[in-house]
Amino acid sequence: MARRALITGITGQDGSYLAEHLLDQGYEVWGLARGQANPRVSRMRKLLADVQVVRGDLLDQGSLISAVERVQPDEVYNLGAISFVPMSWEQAELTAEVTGMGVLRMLEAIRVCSGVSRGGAASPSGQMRFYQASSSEMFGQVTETPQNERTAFHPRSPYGVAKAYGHFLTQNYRESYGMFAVSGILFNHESPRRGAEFVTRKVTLGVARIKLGLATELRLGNLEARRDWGFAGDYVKAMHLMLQAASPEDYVIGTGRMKSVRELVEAAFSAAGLDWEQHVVVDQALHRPAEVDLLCADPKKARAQLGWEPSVSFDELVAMMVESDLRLLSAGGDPDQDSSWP
Ligand code: NAP
Ligand code: G4F
Repeated sequence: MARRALITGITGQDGSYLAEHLLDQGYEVWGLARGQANPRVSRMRKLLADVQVVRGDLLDQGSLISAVERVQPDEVYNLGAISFVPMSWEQAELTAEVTGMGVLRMLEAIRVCSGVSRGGAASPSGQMRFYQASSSEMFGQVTETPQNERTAFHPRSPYGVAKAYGHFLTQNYRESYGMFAVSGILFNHESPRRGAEFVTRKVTLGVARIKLGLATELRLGNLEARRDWGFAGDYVKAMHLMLQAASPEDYVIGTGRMKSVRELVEAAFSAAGLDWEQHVVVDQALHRPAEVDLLCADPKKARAQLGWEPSVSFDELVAMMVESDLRLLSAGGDPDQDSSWP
């Protein structure tokens, strides 16, 4: 019988790539989707006709228990979150509820549905396995570079704090109940399906608009911030590998290479034959109340224990996204509409 996976955050970037990967591996894939008429569900269905949808919301404990009871998954991937860092200052309480408490609700749904009792540690074998989407934002103001699984956390946003809660809770359920519950501490990963508000996609869409004569300038915030950017299609494979491991452990996933936002801008404009200095305007209003200056992964453990390696370089990623956005906008597509996913 096919193994069954339940993915929260199915309408997001990672949900789509993970679902494709699991379908390719022969899984029966279910996606948890919220809302009465969520337009992102129809976008996802156009790309992933074989995914089955179950309704539920990370804010609603009962809906998660019902979803787990109905699907009876072998593996649960908790990717649902408010994931845009600036929004976490504007809606800090909602971020805590969805991105932080949502992890508790999902773990409780699994615990209740698999009959694990409080205080009674169960054997990890034969249980539903749980993946939590932890984030390099938990490292925040970094205490060492590169960052590994033992680096201390110093989150700099309500989002980073909520992720740290989810991370420690996942570890706690593993220790308290013997659950096969793991966290992937993923560094920034991008793709042509990235949300338009994140800096990589904002830049590649801006480049495409300028190249096609639809805009003349691109307003950005801090150009000096440095990130470790990889390709989302590579990173979802690491999520799956973590749940196939012999024992439940957490892993850092990234490329080990850092670039600044300025270097990202230079690469993207140059991929379209444009001079960025003619078009980019630095806007102080786009700076954050507390910035994460740099993030750089040490992915040695994932390489050694999971055999995981990234396959797409920074330059290839930027070129892929610029080309995709040029194609999308040339065809009259709208990145905010349903049809926009390549
Ligand atoms: P994304 O594109 O922003 O997707 C977020 C998903 O969360 C969407 O499917 C959204 O569904 C869902 N969601 C929001 N509120 C929800 C709620 N109340 N109940 C259920 N689902 C809800 O994010 P992503 O880039 O794919 O990232 C996936 C996960 O990895 C997130 O947890 C993110 O924080 C984490 N992460 C991402 C990165 C990265 O660089 N991409 C790095 C580290 C960690 P709707 O359609 O209903 O809004
Ligand atoms: O693309 P960003 O918005 O991503 P950020 O904040 O690093 O968070 C992403 O990666 C995390 C993993 O480390 C995830 F957990 C999280 O869910 C999300 O996927 O910003 C990257 C950098 C920041 O330093 C920001 O200040 O780019 C800088 N930046 C400069 N100008 C900008 C802009 N960011 C955005 N979004 N928009 C700008 O105009």
